[in-house]
Amino acid sequence: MDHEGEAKRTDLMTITRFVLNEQSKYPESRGDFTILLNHIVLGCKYVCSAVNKAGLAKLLGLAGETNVQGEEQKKLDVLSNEVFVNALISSGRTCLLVSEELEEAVFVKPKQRGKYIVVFDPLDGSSNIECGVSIGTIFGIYAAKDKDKITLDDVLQPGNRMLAAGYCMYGSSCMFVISTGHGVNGFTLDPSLGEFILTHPNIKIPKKGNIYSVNEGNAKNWEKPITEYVDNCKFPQDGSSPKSLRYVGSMVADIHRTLLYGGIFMYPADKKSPDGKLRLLYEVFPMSYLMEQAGGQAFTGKGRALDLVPKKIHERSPVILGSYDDVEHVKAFYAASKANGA
Ligand code: FDP
Repeated sequence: MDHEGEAKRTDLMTITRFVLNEQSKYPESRGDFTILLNHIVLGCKYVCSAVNKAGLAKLLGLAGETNVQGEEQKKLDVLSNEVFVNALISSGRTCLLVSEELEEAVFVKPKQRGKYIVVFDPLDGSSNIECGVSIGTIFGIYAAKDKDKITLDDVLQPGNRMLAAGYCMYGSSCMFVISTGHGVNGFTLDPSLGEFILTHPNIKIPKKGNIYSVNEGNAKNWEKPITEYVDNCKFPQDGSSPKSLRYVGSMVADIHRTLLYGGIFMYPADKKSPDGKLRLLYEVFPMSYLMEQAGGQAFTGKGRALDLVPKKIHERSPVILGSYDDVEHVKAFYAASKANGA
C-alpha cells in the first residue's frame, strides 16, 4: 500500500492552512492578511459557482450597462464585481479598492477600514463567457501607508510594491494561484469539500518554452521587434524547431498555460494601440508579479513591467511575459531595433 500517498490524501493542505503556516513565520503578524485572503477566496468560490451555473440560472447575456472601457457588461461581470466589493469591504481589512468594472476607486468607510488596498478584475476574459471558455478573477494587494489618510496616490504605486498577487481560473477545474512574494503556489477547488487544496506547490516556469501566444490579428500594426520575433518563432534562424501558437484570448487561461508549460504571452504596443490593451493595475502587474516569482520575466518593450508607475487607475500597458529565455529573446529584438535607430 502506498502509505505516503494515502497520508497526502488525508492530510490536506488547504489554502487557509497554507497561509496560516506562512503567517507563523512572522511573529508580529496579526492575521489580517489571512482574513483578507479568506474573503477573496470566498468571492472566488461564489463566482466559480455562478460561472458553473450561468447557463442554468440564465445569467448569460448583457446586463444593459457598459463599463468604464465602453465594453458591453455581462450579467456575470456585474455579479462578480458586487461579490468581490462586498467580500473585500466586509473583511474589514481593506481601505481602497480598484475594480475593472468601476470607473472610480472605492474608498472604504472609516469604520470598516483596514490597511490593505486591493486592485482586481472580477471577471477577466468576459468575451469568452458565452462559449464556455476559461475565464478568471485577477487580483493584486498593496499595503496603505496610513489607512486613515488614504488618497488615490496610495494605489498609483509600481507593481514591485505589491505584497501579493494571484488569480482564480474558472475552467475545467477551479484553480487559485497566488504569490505572497515567496514563490508561486496553485490550489485546486475540491467541490466535494468546498476547499482549495494545494495541488501545484512552488510553481516554476520552464526557463525556455516552445509556445508563443499573441493575437496575430493585430500583426498589421505591430512594432518591428514583435514582427521579427514572431517570424523567428515560425522560421527560427538557428535551425531549431518552430514554436507552437496557442491563444485563448482569455488572459487568465493564457497565463496559466504559460506558467505551467513555459513559453511567451504578449499583448504588445502597436500603431493603433500604443499602450497595448491590458490594464496595468489589475492585469499586467499581478501577472508580471506571478511570472517573476515563478522565475520568468515581464517586459513592456521598454523596461521591466513591475517598475512602471501608474498615473491613472485604468491605465493600459503593453506586456510581454513568460519564460526567462524567451523574454530575453524578445528583448534582444528590441535592443537590435534601437541600435539600428528604429
Ligand atoms: P476580454 O476582452 O474578453 O475581457 O483584457 C481583457 C481580455 O479579454 C484578456 O483577458 C485577453 O487576454 C484579451 O482581452 C484579449 O484581447 P483580444 O481579443 O484583443 O485578443
